[in-house]
Amino acid sequence: TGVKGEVEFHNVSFSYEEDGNTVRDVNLHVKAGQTAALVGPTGAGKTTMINLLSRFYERDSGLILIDGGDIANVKKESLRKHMGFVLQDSFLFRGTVRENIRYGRLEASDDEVVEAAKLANAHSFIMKLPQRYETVLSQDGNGISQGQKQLLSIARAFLANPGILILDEATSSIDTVTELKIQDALQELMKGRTSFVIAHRLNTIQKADKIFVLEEGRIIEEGTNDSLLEQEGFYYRLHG
Ligand code: DGT
Ligand code: MG
Repeated sequence: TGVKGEVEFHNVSFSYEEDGNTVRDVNLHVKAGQTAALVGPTGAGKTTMINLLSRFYERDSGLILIDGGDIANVKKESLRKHMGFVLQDSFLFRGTVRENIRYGRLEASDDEVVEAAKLANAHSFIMKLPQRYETVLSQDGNGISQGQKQLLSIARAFLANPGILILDEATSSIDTVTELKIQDALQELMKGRTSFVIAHRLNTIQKADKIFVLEEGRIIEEGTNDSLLEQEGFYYRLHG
C-alpha cells in the first residue's frame, strides 16, 4: 500500500474565507492501522478536516504529517494514491462498471476488478445488471441504488489498496440487506488500514480506537467510547 498510515495534525487552522476560522488549532494523532471517528454537530468541521488531510484545501497554518512527513511536500496525486474514499455521494463517472471500479488503478486486470468486487460484496448485483461489468453508468449512477453505488466505491477502494481510508457514513436510508453488505465489506476493507470515519452510526463510533468530538472547528473531547462516557461531557450528552 506504500504508507503505514500514521497521521498527525499539529496546531492546524484553516478557514474557507477570510472571516473566522473553520478549523481551529487542531491537534490529532492516529497511529497506523487505527480507526478514528470524527463526530460532532453539522458545521463542526468534520468534512473540512478530511479536505485538509487529502489536500482538497490547503491548511492556513500548522502541520499535517503522514508517517512523519509533511503532506505539503508530497504531490497531490501521490498523496491521494495512498488514500481511499468511500463517501456519501460516491463519485461515479460516465463509464462502465468495470471502468468505475478500476479508476485509481488503471493497470488492474479484469480478474483483479472482479476479485475486488467480490470482496466488496458488489459482484452479485453487478452480475444482475444488463451488461454486467460492461454496463454503462451515467455520472450520477442512475439505474443503481445509493447502496449499490457505495458497494462500487468500496470495490474501487479494495482494488486501489490504500493505506488510509476516508469514510463518510451515509445518513440517507439504505435497505437493510444492502446495508449489511456495506458494513461487512467495510469491516474487511478497514482491516490494517488507518481509517477516518465521519461517523453517524453509533455502532461505528463505539468500535473506533479513537473518537474525536468536534464543535465549531475545535476538538473539544477525544478518547474511546468508554473514556468519553466516563467524562460525562459533550459526548456523554450526545450518546450517553
Ligand atoms: P456536516 O457534514 O453537516 O455534518 O458538517 P461538517 O462537520 O462536515 O462541517 P464542514 O466541515 O462541512 O463545515 C465547517 C464550516 O465550514 C461550516 O461553517 C460551513 C463551512 N464550509 C464548509 N464548506 C465550505 C465551503 O466550501 N466554502 C465556505 N465558504 N464555507 C464552507
Ligand atoms: Mg460534512
